[in-house]
Amino acid sequence: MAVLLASACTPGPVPVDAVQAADTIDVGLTDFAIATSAERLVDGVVTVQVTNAGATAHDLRVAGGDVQRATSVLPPGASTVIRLNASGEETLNLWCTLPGHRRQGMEATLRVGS
Ligand SMILES: [Cu+2]
Repeated sequence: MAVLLASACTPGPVPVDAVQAADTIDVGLTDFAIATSAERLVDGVVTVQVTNAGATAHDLRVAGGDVQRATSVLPPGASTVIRLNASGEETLNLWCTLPGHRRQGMEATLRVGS
């Protein structure tokens, strides 16, 4: 007798014990640093609210594992939202791609999962 396999849209495990992991995070860009409202993200879809609180233009690149996301260049005071699907035990690197900004301190890391 044939056995039907589970639907392809079966959701993945929910990290119910990841009390400190965030599914929404605020990232503030300043001259020249990146501040994050959490250090650890849930294993799954994460909403990133990016605000340029600096006096000059900045952008944000997020990369790690299969995650490759970037904002456009944000003028001072501007904000935008990006969503990323972080999964597994990965470290995400965040930085500003404008020339010299990363070297001056505009980089940060986020952990994914427990
Ligand atoms: Cu910058």
